[in-house]
Amino acid sequence: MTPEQVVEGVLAGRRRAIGRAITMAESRGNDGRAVMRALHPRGGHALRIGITGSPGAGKSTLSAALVRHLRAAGRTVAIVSVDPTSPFTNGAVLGDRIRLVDHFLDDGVFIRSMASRGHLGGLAEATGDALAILDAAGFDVVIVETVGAGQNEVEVQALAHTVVLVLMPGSGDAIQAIKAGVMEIPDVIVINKCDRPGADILAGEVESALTLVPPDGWVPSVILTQALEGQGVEEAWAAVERHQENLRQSGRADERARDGMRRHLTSLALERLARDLAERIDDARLDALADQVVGRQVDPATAVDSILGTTTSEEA
Ligand SMILES: Nc1nc2c(ncn2[C@@H]2O[C@H](COP(=O)(O)OP(=O)(O)O)[C@@H](O)[C@H]2O)c(=O)[nH]1
Ligand SMILES: [Mg+2]
Repeated sequence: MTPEQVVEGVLAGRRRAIGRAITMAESRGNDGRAVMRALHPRGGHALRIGITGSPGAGKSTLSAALVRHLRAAGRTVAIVSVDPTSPFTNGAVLGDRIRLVDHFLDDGVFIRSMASRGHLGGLAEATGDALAILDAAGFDVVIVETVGAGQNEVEVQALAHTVVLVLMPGSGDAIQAIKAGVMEIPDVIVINKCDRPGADILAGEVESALTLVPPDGWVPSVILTQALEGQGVEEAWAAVERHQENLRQSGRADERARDGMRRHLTSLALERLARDLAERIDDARLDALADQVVGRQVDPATAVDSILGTTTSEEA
């Protein structure tokens, strides 16, 4: 398929073209760039939901349950899962009792797992491109699932219109993180696995931790779910819609979008710099420099100058 055919196929919502476009974008060649340039102006219609949380909290299960809920309401949904343990493969869900198989042949559902390449970034670009492609393909809702840690969390905050944090009984760390102010405050907090003991206590602790956070026009809703059985999923979605309504009413939607895009563009720029740098560093040269620094002939900052081809102001 040529880039033009891929673009045409994506705009027509054809699955094969959508898959091809994501692969092209991921390989970061000229074709991928051409596809993204053509698709970018055609997006902006999808509601982008970020689902974040620790491994095992139930993000994938909740995503699958949301797909069922949204399809029943006649809305189309795509999921991008940036989760190394994602149970989604080829549009199906493996294991447990989650069944998306009935959606396997449903054109209104598209699921894509992405490798969270730990090395040298690339995650922001890959995720942003996948979301933009699915948006241009016309999906009503695009869900991005990521393990909530470090850069992933920043990206979800930057790219999503509403961020849902999934916790389960035993997630005490999250409460400490909220209290310490080191966690980005999500828009909706789902306490999943409420069939397990401790869910009510956790919900109470989260509510009280949130009172320590200065409100920014929106106090996150705390919703109890049992995603595996679909319980509370309707309420979780209602909370997402309330958050969207609040953004519209308060006029903060534009500001949020701009703020998110600033962060996303910064991530993209950093990723590109990291890639350029990786291409520039020669392995043998790095070995030689390391030996010189270890041997005290060169100090680390001067070695870095040499790698980057710059000179420090003192030397200049
Ligand atoms: N008991 C219970 N288990 C659940 C519930 N939701 C998900 N699980 C299970 O928790 C495990 C992790 O779920 P998964 O969705 O893969 O979590 P993720 O890593 O956050 O995406 C799976 O074995 C699920 O079946 C729930 O509401 N109750
Ligand atoms: Mg998962």
